[in-house]
Amino acid sequence: MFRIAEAETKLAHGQSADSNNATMAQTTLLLQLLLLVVAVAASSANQLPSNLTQLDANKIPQRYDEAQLWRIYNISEAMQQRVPVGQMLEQKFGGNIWKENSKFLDISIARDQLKAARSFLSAHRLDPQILSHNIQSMIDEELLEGIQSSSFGHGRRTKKAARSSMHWKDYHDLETIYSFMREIRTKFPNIVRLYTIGQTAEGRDLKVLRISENPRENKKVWIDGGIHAREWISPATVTFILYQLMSDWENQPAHIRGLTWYIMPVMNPDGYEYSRTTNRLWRKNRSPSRRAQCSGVDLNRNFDIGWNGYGSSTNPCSDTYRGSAPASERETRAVAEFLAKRKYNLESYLTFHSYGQMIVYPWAYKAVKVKDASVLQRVSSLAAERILQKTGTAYRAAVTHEVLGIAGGGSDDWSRAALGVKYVYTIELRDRGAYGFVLPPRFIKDTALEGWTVVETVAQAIGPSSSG
Ligand code: 0X9
Ligand code: ZN
Repeated sequence: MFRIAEAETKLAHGQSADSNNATMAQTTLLLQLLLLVVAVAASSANQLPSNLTQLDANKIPQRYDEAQLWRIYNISEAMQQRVPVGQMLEQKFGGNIWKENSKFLDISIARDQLKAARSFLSAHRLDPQILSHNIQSMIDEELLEGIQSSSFGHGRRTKKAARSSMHWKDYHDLETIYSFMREIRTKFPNIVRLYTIGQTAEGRDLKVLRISENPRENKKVWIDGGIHAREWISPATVTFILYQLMSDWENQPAHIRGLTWYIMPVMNPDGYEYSRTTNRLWRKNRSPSRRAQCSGVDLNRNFDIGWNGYGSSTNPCSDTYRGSAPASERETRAVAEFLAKRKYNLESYLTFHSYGQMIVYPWAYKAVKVKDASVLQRVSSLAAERILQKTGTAYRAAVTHEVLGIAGGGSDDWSRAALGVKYVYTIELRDRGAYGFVLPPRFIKDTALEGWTVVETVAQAIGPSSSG
């Protein structure tokens, strides 16, 4: 049995700490904040070049003081054709699209563009609903809450539990996630393998765990997270899935234990780290482009399926930049090559994103019904029902192009088109826009449980491998 810190506390709702713990946590928090300030000061002192003109704009932390998050409804199709509202807000007013679907557009606007952007919208008879008045405050609160809640736990950890630094009270950096993966490999040397499937443009490893009792015969499931840097709940959910699998492996039902699992919690490590250190709302990877000031490719527009089609951009400065060629990115190539070699018996491709609370299935690159649509709909509806029962959260099960619009180059479509995978789902985790990407850490556990529920439901649908 594999036990770690969180295993001790389980997934109980409404835990409260006693006053000793609270005092201790406050002291720890103060200390941590102090350390943080000292560390930031020290690192910026170290990094400050003698020639100030050499300051790298890409390393200065991006702030969102008084930037607002807007939701815009009622953009008629006719109007979209004439004036693509999202694109106009992006290009004219430096807006940053958070979410675009058939019903609304969520977009953030910097403080100094609010007035102009609002007049533009009212000229088109659009009135934005304000989801957040200050995105920077959301970011600051997310950080503080994470520090605070993870220090509450320290007073309670048992010696045994203290061995692992993993928990789901806060989001973690890449190194913590990778050491969790190493820890699992070490504890289960006979059934777990840790692969480094490539390196990123910035030289970080791309890591995948395989869990299997019978790698030759079993049906296989792939799970990934963190394709998009700012969707922090995704790697948190995928590490939780790993924990759920391994915390009681011996007692897992046959339909789980009889599968071979490939798990990649962070497909975009450069972007993830950049979103932690420099720009909380970064989406793409960090590879340099022909335009020096605009780096990064949207990995979910870079796969070799419907590449360069609708819903992706040819502009390196855009958040949905598709890259210079299909699979131009190291991350895309590493995953595609790894999976192409293992496509035999690959039954499911699950990719975790946020936000929107949806379980969607192909196609995304064309408005065509996929073979097996009725099975895919049934299984995702069942997962949504189970989630509702477990945590009370409503997820929608649907076809991607119908609810999110057409977009080419996605990993989900690629796994179906190139490898013939049957159970292909993109899971858009919480929430529905109250916090968007900046989901407070108190929601991690239940959201991760929702992700796990999808995994359990799909595993059950696949059924045990013939030999197991
Ligand atoms: O647009 C995306 O890549 C995903 N939404 S997100 O807000 N997380 O960026 C949805 C992916 C759906 N699948 C494809 N477009 N292939
Ligand atoms: Zn995403």
